[in-house]
Amino acid sequence: MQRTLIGDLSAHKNEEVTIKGWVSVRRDQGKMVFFDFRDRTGTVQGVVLPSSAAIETAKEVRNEYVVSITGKVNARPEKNVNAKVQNGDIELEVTGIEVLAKAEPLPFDMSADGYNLELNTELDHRALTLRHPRLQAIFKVQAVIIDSFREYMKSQGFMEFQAPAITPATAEGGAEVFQVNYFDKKAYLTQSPQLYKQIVMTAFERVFSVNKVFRAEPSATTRHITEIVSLDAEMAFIDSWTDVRDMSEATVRYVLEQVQQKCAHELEVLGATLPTMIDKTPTYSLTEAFAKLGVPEDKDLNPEQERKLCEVVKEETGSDFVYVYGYPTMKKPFYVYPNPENPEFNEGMDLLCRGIEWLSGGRRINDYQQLLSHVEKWNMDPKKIEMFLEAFRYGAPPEGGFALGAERMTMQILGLKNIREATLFPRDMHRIDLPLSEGETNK
Ligand code: AMO
Repeated sequence: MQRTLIGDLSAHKNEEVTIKGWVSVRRDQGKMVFFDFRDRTGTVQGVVLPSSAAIETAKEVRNEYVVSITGKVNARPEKNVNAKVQNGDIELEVTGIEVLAKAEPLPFDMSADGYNLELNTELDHRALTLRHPRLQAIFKVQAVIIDSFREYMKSQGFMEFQAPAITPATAEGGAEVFQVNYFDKKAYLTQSPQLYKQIVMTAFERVFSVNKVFRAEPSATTRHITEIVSLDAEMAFIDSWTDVRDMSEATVRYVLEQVQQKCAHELEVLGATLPTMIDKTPTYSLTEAFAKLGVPEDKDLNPEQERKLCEVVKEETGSDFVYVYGYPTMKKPFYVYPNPENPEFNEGMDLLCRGIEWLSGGRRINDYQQLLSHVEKWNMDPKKIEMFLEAFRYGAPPEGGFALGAERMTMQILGLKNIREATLFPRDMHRIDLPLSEGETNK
């Protein structure tokens, strides 16, 4: 018989159907056996009556067995209707069970209510814990976030491009870069598609990419991972860095709207409330931000100050977001555009949400000679970025762009405590799939 999806069952009352999926819960009540079955569209309760031909098999089936179930879709008696759960008004009276795959006994309780794992255990067993409704909700929301980024970019005339992961030079500077043995030469895993999105922009004006980037982040914090999904955009013919801010704000607004519209069930499962984006997101220069915090000006906000600034802004305006722009020029990468009136400060910006930075961007230098002078000041080898420089040698428009970290977005939209919860297969200093063993080093 043709497979019916669990999410469609309520349209098949009084009919015989076949569903395929997993056993989430099994309650053996002696004579009868109750099940919760699960497929990609949801869950349904099944009952195997003592008279059913499937009763013997039902006694053998365990949690996470993969099964094909034949049965009749019955309306539940009024007193058993549960309006709070999916398919709470129906029940599948099981007449046949075919076991498609067996499962070993589970190492821990995976039932919706009983699941209470410590994060490291959850991550060590990602292959299994991913089946839990809470984790499925997180990664469904993440898929919507990434899809919506793409949708919005396309709607604004941006073209998607594929950025390379192996690079001859480090775009963002700093020590947080993974070096790879590239045959007998040195190469790096990309920290950001920055230089490539700028090159591609000089040909296509508006471009975006959804790419893995890598940061050799030596700190074990709740917001750093080493392999990140970066949502990058670059746009030509801007008049000011505020055009980039406005585009990034509209992008985030669209993503939030889509999550609200498409993920109502997931948000409920997670008990999450979306961050509030008001009409015009508050925007402060770094100098103003420090003044607001009442602390002496420094080169950047530290994590505690980022948290505090968000709190203050939330209190004053109701916004969960705040832009900070105008960082000390020499503290940021060479490509960031210095403010012509005060070149000590640049036209770079960050967007903070609920205490954490989740977007960076700004205006870039498009004048070739100015770019060369920055390459020199930043002590960079121009040969290593020759391909980038060539794009600007032959005419590049005023431009800017931004990048969002998909995991940080997911974490902050859902109010998760640790970025690893929002990362399907998180990599950090101590983990690639599983914890790295102490004894094994590459030395
Ligand atoms: P930046 O270095 O600020 O900017 O990175 C952009 C965004 O990527 C995310 N992110 C991270 N997320 C988790 N773990 C990390 N270790 C990590 N590092 C970065 C954050 C951050 O806001 N080229 C510029 C962007 C641009 O100007 O267009 C850049 O890479 O969400």
